[in-house]
Amino acid sequence: MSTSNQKLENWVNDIANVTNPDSIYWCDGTHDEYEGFIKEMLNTGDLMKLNEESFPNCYLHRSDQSDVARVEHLTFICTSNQEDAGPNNNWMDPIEAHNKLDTLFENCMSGRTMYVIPYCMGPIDSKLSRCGVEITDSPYVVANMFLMTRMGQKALARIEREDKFVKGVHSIGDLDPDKRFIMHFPEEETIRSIGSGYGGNALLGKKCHALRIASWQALKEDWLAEHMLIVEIENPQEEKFYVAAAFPSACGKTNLAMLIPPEGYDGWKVRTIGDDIAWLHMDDSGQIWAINPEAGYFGVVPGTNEDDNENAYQAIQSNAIFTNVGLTDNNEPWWEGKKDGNPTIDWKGETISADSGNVFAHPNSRFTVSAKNNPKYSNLADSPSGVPISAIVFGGRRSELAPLVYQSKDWNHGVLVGASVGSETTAAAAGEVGIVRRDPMAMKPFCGYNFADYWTHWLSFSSKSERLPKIFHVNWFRKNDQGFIWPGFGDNLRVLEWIIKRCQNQADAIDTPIGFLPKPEDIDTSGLDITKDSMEELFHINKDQWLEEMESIREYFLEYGDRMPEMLLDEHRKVVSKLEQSD
Ligand code: SAT
Ligand code: MN
Repeated sequence: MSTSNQKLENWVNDIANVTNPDSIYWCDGTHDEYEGFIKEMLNTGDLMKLNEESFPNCYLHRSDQSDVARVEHLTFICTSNQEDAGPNNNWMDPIEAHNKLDTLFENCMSGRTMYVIPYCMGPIDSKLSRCGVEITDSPYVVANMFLMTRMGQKALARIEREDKFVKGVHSIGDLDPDKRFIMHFPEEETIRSIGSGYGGNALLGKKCHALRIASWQALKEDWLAEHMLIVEIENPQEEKFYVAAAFPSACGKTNLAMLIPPEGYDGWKVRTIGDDIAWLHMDDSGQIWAINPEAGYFGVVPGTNEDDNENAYQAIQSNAIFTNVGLTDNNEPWWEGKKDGNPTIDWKGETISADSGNVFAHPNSRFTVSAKNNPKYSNLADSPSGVPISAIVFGGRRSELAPLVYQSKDWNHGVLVGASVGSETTAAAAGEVGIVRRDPMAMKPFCGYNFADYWTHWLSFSSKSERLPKIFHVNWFRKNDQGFIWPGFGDNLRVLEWIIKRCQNQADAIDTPIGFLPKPEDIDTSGLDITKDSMEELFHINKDQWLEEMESIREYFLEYGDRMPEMLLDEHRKVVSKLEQSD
């Protein structure tokens, strides 16, 4: 296979001239092709076959031990003007970056095959979708892209028709962390990644294209590319609502998207549209619609089990690639939080004992599956127009401070709520775990341009529509001395129920300085083992702590200098003054 598109053909040849592969292979995206890659990787040892009886067509991949998470410190936005990248990004001058990369990419594919992957982010026939081509020397990346995106012939046909695609070049290089870079050139709609074979560093359709480059395109074309799950919730009256929710990596987006209603919620149905990324567009009537640009999930494995999230657990019983999990004595994948099995080998391939303190699966170990593996997959994930969004939910991992749920006063205040998200860091990115950092809209690692411009863009929607989604903030992770106060998982539907009722003007709220809080009786806790005191704790607003938080947000905003939208600073001042006046 090759292409009739001259631009694509030339570009592929140019890259081949620099990287010098032994051969070039154009991916057609068929199932047979996928199977062929799997076979090849079983031969080379890139993959290991798992127990065929209990985990049919499932494989284990062990990544290099220095290459187990996204590397934010090595991720760059290379715009000609540094200010356009903003203080939220590492920046490098595009000329300097290209020079550096040209040297690193020189001959990097010699002795290897160069794979060309045409892909489409979003339903093939949706005008909201955008195409890209990833060139890579990693068959593991190809197999993951097969599960995660719509790739191959149909995508290529669209690219040939549109004559437009994001250009991504990836090589695992020699996996030397000192020669590892994930570089983005938004002005050229180009991505270059070298030295890592892992997840978001290497599957360029995901964070690099669908968030960093797409957020830039969205700014220019007046839409939003967001780090959000999309979930359908149907109530017993058979009314359907679509909620988009942004939480940082490894904070439960996949679980919320695949939620199972708790006992007593008869007649409620939850289906998944997406678990990680949403592209939001406004129609002529002012309604916001969302598509999920992806076609699969790259989810956190540890903690997945039949009690907490049966859907995710079912989704990974067959046709899944596991990365960096442990193994049991009968060759099943094993991870912390799995209920059955006798683990003997850890993610590094070492035989260890199951003594307490020993960890078998890497905390950022992942599963890759097609979205269609999900028992609650919604066909609307393939709908070209997407789904109409009623509510946008922001959230973070906060052991203190943030109440279980609150609603913003209006859109502009909601933008402040999103811009103020802080969250304890997780193993999804290299670096220290558990420290609170500012993660506006859960986009800190993913916004491809200056956050100040991004917030201005968000604020611009308020004057465009009377029908904007309501904006909320949730925190499932508040703790007291006995641990997490809220049970989370399926019980989060109790909170979503209030959110939906607010969207329908069917629930009251308490007006507080930080936003609207539910009346205690409006969150249904029937059948839950939670005391009235705990519920009060979950909604307690500590004035001093909040004033401190607002001050740290103010200082953070100051980093954005003159580009900072005055409207957002105004919203901030309003909250502070209301807090000061409160008792
Ligand atoms: O490695 S990924 O970026 O794909 C996963 C994540 O951090 O959300
Ligand atoms: Mn994510």
